[in-house]
Amino acid sequence: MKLYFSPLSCSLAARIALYEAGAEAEFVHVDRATKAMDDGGDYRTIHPLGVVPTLRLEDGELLTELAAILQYLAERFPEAGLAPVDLRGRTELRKWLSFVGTELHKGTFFPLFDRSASEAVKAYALSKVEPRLSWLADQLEGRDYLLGQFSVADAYLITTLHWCLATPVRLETWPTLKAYLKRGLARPHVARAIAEEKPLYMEDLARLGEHVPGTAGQPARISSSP
Ligand SMILES: N[C@@H](CCC(=O)N[C@@H](CS)C(=O)NCC(=O)O)C(=O)O
Repeated sequence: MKLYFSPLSCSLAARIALYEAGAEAEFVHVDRATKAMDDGGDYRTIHPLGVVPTLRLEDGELLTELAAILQYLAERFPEAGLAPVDLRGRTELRKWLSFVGTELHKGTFFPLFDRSASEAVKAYALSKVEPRLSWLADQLEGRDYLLGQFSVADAYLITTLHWCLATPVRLETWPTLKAYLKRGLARPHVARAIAEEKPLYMEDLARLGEHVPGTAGQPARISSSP
């Protein structure tokens, strides 16, 4: 398999799932701004929308849409236990993938990172954060992970909450979420995935002439799209 990714963007969740599943994969870096791939090719020849992730299977088939890719990996590697096997559990998994994908990723964080979004749009997106994260914190009370044990939905949520570093959203407001993210980041496969992508993220930002949000001595500010 081959994962087309941009560093620390939502495609990080697919890398985490691949590592947690113990799957063999190659990784193709897509520059978030230019859409250039490692070999100089244009990623839009792989996915015309230019959005990551895309997963290329061994037979050449291309899978897009993160929620579908995550469920594919969980089902293909059942021994990793990345998704429940019963109908009720599967339904809960889909609920969380949908919540993270729509209410958090696209509904709130995406506008915060969109360079073309006006200040009014960013303020609107920020106004959506508090009720959603408060509800999420209530749901996570007393649980280590969304479904009790780690699943691909956590790979997506950890990736999304990690973006708070580069936004005005302060997880300190929700100690449950802060503890959840800390727990997630401490997982060896998550830590490995972030450690591998962070230098690439910094290189991408440097090419854009931007500083890296949240690094020592520099103020965090809304930066390029994750
Ligand atoms: N619906 C897509 C959205 C993926 C998405 O938003 N990807 C972002 C990174 S987090 C992206 O590639 N943005 C680049 C762009 O919009 O040009 C999915 O769920 O896979």
